[in-house]
Amino acid sequence: MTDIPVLYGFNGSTYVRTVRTVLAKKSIAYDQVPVNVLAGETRQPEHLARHPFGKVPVLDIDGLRLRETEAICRYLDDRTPEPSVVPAGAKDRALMTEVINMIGSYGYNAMLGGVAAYHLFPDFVGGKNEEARQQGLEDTKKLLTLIMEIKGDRPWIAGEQPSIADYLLGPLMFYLSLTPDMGEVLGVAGLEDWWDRLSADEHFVQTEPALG
Ligand SMILES: N[C@@H](CCC(=O)N[C@@H](CS)C(=O)NCC(=O)O)C(=O)O
Repeated sequence: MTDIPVLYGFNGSTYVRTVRTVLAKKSIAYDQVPVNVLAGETRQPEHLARHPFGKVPVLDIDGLRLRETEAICRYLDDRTPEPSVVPAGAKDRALMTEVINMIGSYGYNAMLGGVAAYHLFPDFVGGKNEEARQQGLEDTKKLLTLIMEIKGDRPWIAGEQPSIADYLLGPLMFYLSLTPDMGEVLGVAGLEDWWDRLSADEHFVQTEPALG
């Protein structure tokens, strides 16, 4: 493993974007191997040797090979504490972790596989499935409603500063923003305000994938 961290995963991946945002925010230089999910590169032996379940991101750093976005971002935060993406208080850290895990369990498939893929890359999910889109939309609104309740009146999901939870949800929202379903999603109370705030975040903006 080299001295400079190596990030495996292409810019179109929402999880990879989360890691890129945190790396950018902390001004950590890195190399990137753009393993492309849509081109099936995560299923190639070369990548399966890095991640037997064929997922990105993977980050080689400081002699470690790390998988899982939350683990990667938390390590980056421990390694380079400022600016922090993990709240200082125990309660806010618990809320952040809760949201991160709910996005992984209930959000990613609904938002990306159910809604965004229907409009943007249907071939990747076996064609347009209206039932999956409807179910995805319902689950998306249910989860976002809960996340906005957790956020309450504060500017960010887990407090006064953006955390890993914001940078995990943001890339998924970005894909939704490219679909005609975004209007309905933004009907969730408090969401539009949060989305406007995140859309102006320097490091989130910097990592927007070039599409096409
Ligand atoms: N739990 C993993 C999920 C990573 C993940 O699902 N990545 C997607 C790209 S955004 C992927 O690699 N998909 C490839 C596939 O499922 O074939 C994490 O937190 O890093």
